[in-house]
Amino acid sequence: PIKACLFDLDGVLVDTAKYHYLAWERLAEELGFVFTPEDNERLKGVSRMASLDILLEVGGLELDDATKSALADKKNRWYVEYISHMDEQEILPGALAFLRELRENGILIALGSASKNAMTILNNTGLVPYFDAIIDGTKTASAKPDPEVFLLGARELGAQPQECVVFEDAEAGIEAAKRAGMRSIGIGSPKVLGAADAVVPSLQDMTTVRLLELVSH
Ligand code: B16
Ligand code: MG
Repeated sequence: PIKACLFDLDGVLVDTAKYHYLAWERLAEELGFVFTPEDNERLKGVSRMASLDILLEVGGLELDDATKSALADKKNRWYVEYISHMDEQEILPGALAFLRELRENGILIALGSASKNAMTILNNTGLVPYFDAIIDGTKTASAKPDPEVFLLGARELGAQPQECVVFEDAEAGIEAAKRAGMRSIGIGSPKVLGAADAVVPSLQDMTTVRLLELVSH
């Protein structure tokens, strides 16, 4: 039986990757190098400091911890300004209908995001009331692929890992679900998310019945 669904935020319910990119690219420009949309793919699902390390690697820069922390803060201030303009229009296609349907069918819903800005995004898009538990980057010590974020979500919902299904767009997130002992559905390309139990292009047309079909084999 499926008791709970755990959702990643960026790339599954909303597309904040474009705002992360705008901010990282702006930082790279200030530092004097180009950061491309392809480079940005490597940042999906990765924590803020780990993202900065990847960015600096692309730019061939080695900086001390204090400088890095100041750069991460600067990037975050820009990012927070970008997401302050978000509204419900930015919820990805199919997401709202699916969340409503899960609720009607008595399936519990949790957020499992690496972002420390998740509450701002949920508030601006009106998504808060759909969640029975919200676990984000302010509540976790270890980033995905560590299973912590999903295990905390299951615990708060009172669900066992084998009763949970994770929806994720990042490879590290699918690995985190596996390590948590949960089933997972990848949102995106099977090439990247092949380790998931099933992969779909988006939440468009996702239903509880379809979910059961996808994870029961
Ligand atoms: P912040 P998710 C992740 O969100 C993003 O995919 C990733 O690109 C970002 O670096 C990370 O959150 C941290 O975000 O800087 O806001 O704390 O996919 O786990 O919902
Ligand atoms: Mg994601």
